Amino acid sequence: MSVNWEQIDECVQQWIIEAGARIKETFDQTLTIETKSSRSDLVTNVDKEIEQFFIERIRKKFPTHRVLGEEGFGDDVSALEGVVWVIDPIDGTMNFIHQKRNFAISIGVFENAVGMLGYVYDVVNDELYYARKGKGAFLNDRPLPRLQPVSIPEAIVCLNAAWVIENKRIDPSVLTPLVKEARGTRSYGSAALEMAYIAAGRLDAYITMRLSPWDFAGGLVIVEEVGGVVTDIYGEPLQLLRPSSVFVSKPGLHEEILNRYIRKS
Ligand code: 2AM
Ligand code: CA
Repeated sequence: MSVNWEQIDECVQQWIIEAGARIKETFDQTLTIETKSSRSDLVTNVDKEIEQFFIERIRKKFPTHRVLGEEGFGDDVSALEGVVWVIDPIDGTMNFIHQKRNFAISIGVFENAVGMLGYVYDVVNDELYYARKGKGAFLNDRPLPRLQPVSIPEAIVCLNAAWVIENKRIDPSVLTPLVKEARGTRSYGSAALEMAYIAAGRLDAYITMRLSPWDFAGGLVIVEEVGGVVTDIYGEPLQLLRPSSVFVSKPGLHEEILNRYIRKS
């Protein structure tokens, strides 16, 4: 049976706006904050409530679809056949807690492992970045143009300082020359938003050493729809069911960064 993507898109957009309003309502409430894998890996009662909000609606409206959610209320997804939703109710939870900004709802919808719909909703700024495979990407109702080439000296690279000091995942000397040679570096603390900013042309490249599928699923569809490249740090395709490094960039710049800094190391 063929999937009615228009109907799904309509539902997601409606639910995302509703979920965003619920998140804003919590701004003057006291949060229950817990840590997960480390002291920087956080979850609040709002993350959990919003994930449940989506899962209840998806199960009712699309009972054959499966859901992979960060907070574990979804299904135990071990393969990507059929329609699979990959959901992060709040990407950038640390920002949500400390700043009440720079966080997003992220949703990717896949059919047999192909990204069909992608959404990143910047709740506070009421900016919805979304894409449907083959139909273009949008910021609210404005189409996002295809990404244009840029050279390293004119590029803004999104990179957390953690990856150019001693860390568990990459030798700091690999990326320090890129930091020196790029026009500038930025870090916002929400992978989904950082990918949306690439799609919108506000950032030129984004490198991070460890994300989970729900952090990048929505952004992946949006970035690819405007001609951006999404791989792991070695230039290999991302696996959707396991944690991975992530390297997102404008097309020519992607190859240039790989060849100049990463492949030679
Ligand atoms: P999260 O807020 O949904 O956990 C922060 O640099 C970015 O990395 C956020 O998008 C955050 O998503 C993500 N991230 C992935 N794994 C993380 C971890 N173990 N600890 C903190 N942030 C993590
Ligand atoms: Ca999250």
